[in-house]
Amino acid sequence: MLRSEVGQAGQLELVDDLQRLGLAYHFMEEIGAIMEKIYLAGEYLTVTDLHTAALAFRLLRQHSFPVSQDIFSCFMDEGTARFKPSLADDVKGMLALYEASYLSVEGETVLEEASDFTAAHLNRQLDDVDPYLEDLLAHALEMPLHWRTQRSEARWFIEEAYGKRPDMSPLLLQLAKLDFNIVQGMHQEELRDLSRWWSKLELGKELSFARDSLVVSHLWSIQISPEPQYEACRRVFTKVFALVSTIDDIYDIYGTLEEVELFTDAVERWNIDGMKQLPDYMKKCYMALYNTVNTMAYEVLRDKGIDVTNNLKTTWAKLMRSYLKEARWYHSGHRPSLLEYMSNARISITTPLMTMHSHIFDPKPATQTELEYLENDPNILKWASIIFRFCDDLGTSSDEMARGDVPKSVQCYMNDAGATEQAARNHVKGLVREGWKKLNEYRMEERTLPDSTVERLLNLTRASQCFYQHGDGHGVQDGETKQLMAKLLFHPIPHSPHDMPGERSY
Ligand code: LA6
Ligand code: MN
Ligand code: MN
Ligand code: MN
Ligand code: MN
Repeated sequence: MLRSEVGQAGQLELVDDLQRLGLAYHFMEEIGAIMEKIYLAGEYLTVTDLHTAALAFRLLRQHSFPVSQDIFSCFMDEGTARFKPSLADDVKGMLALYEASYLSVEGETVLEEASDFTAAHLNRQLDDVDPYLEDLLAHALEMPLHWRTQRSEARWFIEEAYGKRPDMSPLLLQLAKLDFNIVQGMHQEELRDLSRWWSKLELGKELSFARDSLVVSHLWSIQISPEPQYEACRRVFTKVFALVSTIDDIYDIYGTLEEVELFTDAVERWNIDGMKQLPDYMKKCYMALYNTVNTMAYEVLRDKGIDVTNNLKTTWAKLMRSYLKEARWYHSGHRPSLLEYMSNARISITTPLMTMHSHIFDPKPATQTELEYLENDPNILKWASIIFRFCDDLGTSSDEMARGDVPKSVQCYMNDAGATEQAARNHVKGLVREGWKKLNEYRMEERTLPDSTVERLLNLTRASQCFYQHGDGHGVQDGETKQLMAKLLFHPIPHSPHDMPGERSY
């Protein structure tokens, strides 16, 4: 199909379908070649069909080709900097333009206009379109594709969109369902091993106040890195998420200030002597962390011949110091400004920690240059961290305030600006939007890190959008998170023999 599709529009649609069906990882080279050909041919620069232009723009930017917002000038009324009102009738084109606008960087006013224009019209059209199109619009308006994780998008797209599209290929649909289920089987097998590891640690037994979150931790892992070839990454992510959730609860909820000072000191020293000074309930947690991380480092030394003990130890110590700072602020009643809060909270959100592990456990061995780059707070990491922190605060700060915790971004902004909580929430949501423009920009400029690490960093950010969309999806594993677990981890996509190719011609 990839070879026989010759027109630009058809090629773009096929690439988009493959990506949304979760199948793109099988065809990386073919897709890369097609995108390069489209970019070099430059036909997209003069195309007059809005859907094709917008799709080309989104896919080219996604594949890191520098394409300018100016390709949309021909859809605007001259002199007004406004899109032609008649475009509103082209729902498919409007939807594509809406999705494309989320790949913007700061200052791209055409794309800002595109975003406002399409969102307004598509919202208005929700009631006038047929049920199939209504589902597509509602899905897009709920959250743009650029912010969605591949795995949950694939499940939705297979069942609710592609599977219902009149001109779909039954063969491709069948492949997507089978692939989804096969990969889900791998994720389940990993979960079985990881559950055994986690229950043997018995951290939940003594630390009953802490979240016991192994399954949801694995859910994060598969959202960040679903492809079979990144199994090592997933196993490490799940372990780190589970440990970090427990340790975070010690700092936030259970530990006295004195105890968490001692724990921070022990992690900074990174040796068994550091453990001696800890209260009993912390000893187990410390040793679990120490052994788990050292075993990971050992495996890297064994398999790749590089010594990452210092990189791992340093990133853990940095996280503990940021947790400690929050604990000190809380116990002293300090109310930081949003700026002061964020300088620490973008570390305590764990994006730098996760990304260090993510990069080290990429199949390709990490270089010293890359590791040093990551340790020096590069902009791409900074902005991904900021978005994750804002999403977490939007989802969790109500409970955190009720329980007693340092003011989070929402509350800091309320203090700074004398704003109501609702106004502060809207402000923070706006900052998420702006944060993505920065992230898009630094991603296009990124030259040091490999694509796979960058992609996982973006996926971590996307996963946070997904988990905190309806409140605290990580800490409170109620309806939304249970549903997500069922769809991504436990229930395969049903398919009947009638779906099998053979009964229809292609
Ligand atoms: C979020 O919880 C959480 F568990 C983290 C440790 C952030 C990293 C993400 C994970 C483990 P919480 P806090 C999925 O909202 O105290 O308690 O930083 O994090 O706001
Ligand atoms: Mn917490
Ligand atoms: Mn915390
Ligand atoms: Mn405390
Ligand atoms: Mn939180």
